[in-house]
Amino acid sequence: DRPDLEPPEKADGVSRRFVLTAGGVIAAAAVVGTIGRRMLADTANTLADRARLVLPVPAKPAPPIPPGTDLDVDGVTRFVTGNADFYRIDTALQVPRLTTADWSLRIHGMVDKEVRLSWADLLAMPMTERLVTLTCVSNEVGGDLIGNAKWLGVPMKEVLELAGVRPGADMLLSTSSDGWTCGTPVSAVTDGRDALLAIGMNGEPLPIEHGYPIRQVIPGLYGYVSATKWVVDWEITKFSEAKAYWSTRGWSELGPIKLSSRIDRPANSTEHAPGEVVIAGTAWAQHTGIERVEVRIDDGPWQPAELATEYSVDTWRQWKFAWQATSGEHDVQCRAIDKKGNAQIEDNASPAPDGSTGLDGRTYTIT
Ligand SMILES: Nc1nc2c(c(=O)[nH]1)N[C@H]1C(S)=C(S)[C@@H](COP(=O)(O)O)O[C@H]1N2
Ligand SMILES: [Mo]
Repeated sequence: DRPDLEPPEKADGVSRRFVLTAGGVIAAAAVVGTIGRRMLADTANTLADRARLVLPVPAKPAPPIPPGTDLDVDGVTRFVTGNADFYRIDTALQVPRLTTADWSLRIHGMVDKEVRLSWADLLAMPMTERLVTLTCVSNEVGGDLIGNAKWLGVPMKEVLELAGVRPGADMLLSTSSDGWTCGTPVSAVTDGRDALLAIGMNGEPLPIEHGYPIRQVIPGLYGYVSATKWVVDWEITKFSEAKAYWSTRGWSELGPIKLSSRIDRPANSTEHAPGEVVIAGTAWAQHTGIERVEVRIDDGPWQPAELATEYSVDTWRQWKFAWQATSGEHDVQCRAIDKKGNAQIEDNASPAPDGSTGLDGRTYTIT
């Protein structure tokens, strides 16, 4: 028997209704007197701080995006997600309003030396820029809780090395300024993947709702075990001793992102003329990479789709399939195969406790 699993998107639904914009904060603040005036001042401070922040030039810039990562097909997801379109998930009823001057990161627990990193300390470190596709464990098959952005930050590994991890520690327990916690395997931070303590998103300081001034981004792990926004504290500990926010609510302690794919166009239950109908979508297998996407019409054989140019194994990959459609009603499904040769799991599973599985499908009428 599992505990009652409250999905991360439910908490987000609440937060969306409260505050999404500075305007919302101001409207809410206006009705609650002193607290309201404080909130208003905090919001103004944070917005001014963000407006003043000049992002450093990366020592390691992201490799340029080659032509062909975007497909020239209407309705298919763009390779880079704009900040305004990026999905948002958190438990924050009020988005934390930090400034770079308030911020510091305390690193403690099973370390050789306790460290407190200030904003100036952080900016003195060389920055790395990388494109990484984030995904939420609550994403249903075919869902849109996924986005790809260019992140700028300091490698988490280098920050961890300032403190030194003692033998036996296997968990980085990160905490946000509003007390949310996240448990990440230390190995995912130190194994060479581009785990970043990020301050920039698509060339801008992080938007407030995406973690201003700083958040984690770790390729290959669902956000609830990797992507702490407004992060202020790292405790180095053990999975046998500590539990993070969603793990105490029945979600899995480890959250590697599951191989998946999605149909973006045409929309479900639409009618089309016989002849060529272009089916297109996206597929992801973060930190492993997409080898192949296949499409199946009704009970027919799996047929290869055409893949967009690969950017890296940490980013999603768009695909299209030119279907010669014949009259009648048809079911279309897609599946991805990763670079280790694994095919997407076909059995349907809901997101709890460690991510959905199953194939995305659409039904079209050809007349
Ligand atoms: N402080 C804080 N960070 C958080 C969360 C949260 O609730 N609080 N949610 C996590 C989850 S579940 C996901 S999927 C990602 C989403 O990041 P985004 O909102 O920038 O897309 O943030 C993660 N970081
Ligand atoms: Mo999530």
